[in-house]
Amino acid sequence: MEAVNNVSYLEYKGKHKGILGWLLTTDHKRIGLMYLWAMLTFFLVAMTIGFLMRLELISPGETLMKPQTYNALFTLHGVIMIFLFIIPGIPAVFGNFFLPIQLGAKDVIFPKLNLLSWYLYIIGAILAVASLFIGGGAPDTGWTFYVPYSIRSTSNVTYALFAAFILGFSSILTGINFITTIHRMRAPGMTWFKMPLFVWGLYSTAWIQILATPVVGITLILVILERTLGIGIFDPALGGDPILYQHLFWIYSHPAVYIMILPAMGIVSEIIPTFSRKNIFGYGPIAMSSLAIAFVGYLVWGHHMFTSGISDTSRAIFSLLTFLVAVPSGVKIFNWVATMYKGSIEVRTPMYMVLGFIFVFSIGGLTGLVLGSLSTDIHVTDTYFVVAHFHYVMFGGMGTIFFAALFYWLPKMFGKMYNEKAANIGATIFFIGFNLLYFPMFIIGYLGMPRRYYDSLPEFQIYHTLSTVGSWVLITGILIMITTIVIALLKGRKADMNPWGGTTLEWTIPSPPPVENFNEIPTVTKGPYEHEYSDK
Ligand code: HEM
Ligand SMILES: [Cu+2]
Repeated sequence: MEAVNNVSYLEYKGKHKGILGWLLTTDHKRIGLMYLWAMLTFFLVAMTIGFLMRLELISPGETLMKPQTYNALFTLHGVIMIFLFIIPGIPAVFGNFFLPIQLGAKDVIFPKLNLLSWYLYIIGAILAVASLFIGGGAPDTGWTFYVPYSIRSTSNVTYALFAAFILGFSSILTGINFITTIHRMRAPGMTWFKMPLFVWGLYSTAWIQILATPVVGITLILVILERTLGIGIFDPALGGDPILYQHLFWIYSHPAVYIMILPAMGIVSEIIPTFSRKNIFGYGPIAMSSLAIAFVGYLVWGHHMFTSGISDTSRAIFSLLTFLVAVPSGVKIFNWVATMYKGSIEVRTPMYMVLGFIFVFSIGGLTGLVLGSLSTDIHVTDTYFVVAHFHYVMFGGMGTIFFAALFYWLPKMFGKMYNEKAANIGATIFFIGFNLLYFPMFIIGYLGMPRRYYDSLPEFQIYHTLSTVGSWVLITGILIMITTIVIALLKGRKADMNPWGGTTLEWTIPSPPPVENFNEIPTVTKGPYEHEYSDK
């Protein structure tokens, strides 16, 4: 494998110490960690905003803030959670850290491009946060930036749009880097079907990142041009077509939900065989279903537009195609359960959270069917039913797995063990709080409570109050998990090479991994999940 040896790895090694050693690093592990700190920060900021919105909704009437402030808060909450945490999260943190190691490589193929992605991410993030404080006031359009309001709003929409545009570039560069790394940097013997399933998840995701992101990038630039030059592409007052915006936006943003979930599903496919002490059941179908989801994901964007006036034929087609996504998703759930079947399951924190994930994500997925079928969607569209659905899918899905992955790989990334009891208590409180916070939203949504309102009618009160109390419980759970991690980093017991009995390559090198990961590039001879004592 010549490609492996020719990579100029860690050029700054030895040249810079201290903070510069981080800011100028090209080491994939350090870049992954820099993403981790940035993302946890933004997640906590957006969570605090969620907390404030829930506080406003605890009782009818104005409780804490003006309607305009609420509009700004849900916009910022959405923009940060979506563009700064959920979309880039797993590839940027765990992908960067583990993709090269799982492939048996010393780094990604373009280490400098990798660092550039991080800087673009930070610049986009700063711009998004700055839009709060500059002249015109915080953006108030919602994270979807729907026209024509996003053209007319006098708030700082242009900054937020430009921020999302830059973040898109960061995402595209990461995608290019990962695809090329997977094609060129696999260790000898690592054939396509010996790659860990997390790598397959990242691979499918990377294709969506590079093919779908440019569409939304150009669309957002067109809205900026429309705001500044009045060119009339989307604004009906200027002869433009607002529905065109929705098409272009969702052609990216539906596949983007698979950018969120495919890497998370990849991690689930790592955790389950590790803690079931079994080879994964249905390796091929799981790997291929990732590609299938990535592909079908491009064909379903119209399900966000059932009530926008598109034709009945297109609505019927989009509805049918939407149901198709259930097939590859079902393939995964089936194979995960079949892997656990007759396994000697050990319920450590990551596995515990995966079980919670399967429960919560299934509720998210099944309620997606309610939204995907025409007749029921018309009743619940733009209500709290939708808010409940996407929090179950995104937060219950990728969000839960982000934390499960932190616990799974913490020993490897930092060489420290965490207190398992504390982590499990945190995860349990998180899980209870999660359902208390979001489940009542299905009910009030069904009863007719619209989303994006700072106030509500008294008949919805009891559900809103329950939900707000749920947010306190959930936040307590998250803070316990984060504290557990911080304590582990400060004074955790030293982790050995392979605390969980994992079978992929990261478990064959020291914790934390040395500078170039492997002294000698390994030669791969067996499948990724073959346990020594496995019955398969
Ligand atoms: C990974 C975690 C999360 C993600 C990805 C997420 C995502 C989103 C998105 C995309 C929106 C829609 C914004 C819009 O309508 O423009 C939203 C709304 C909202 N979220 Fe979250 N969120 C997360 C966590 C939380 C947490 C922890 C809380 C509460 C503590 C929360 C409370 C809310 C509330 C109250 C709304 C506004 C509902 C409305 O008025 O329509 N979210 N969230
Ligand atoms: Cu969609």
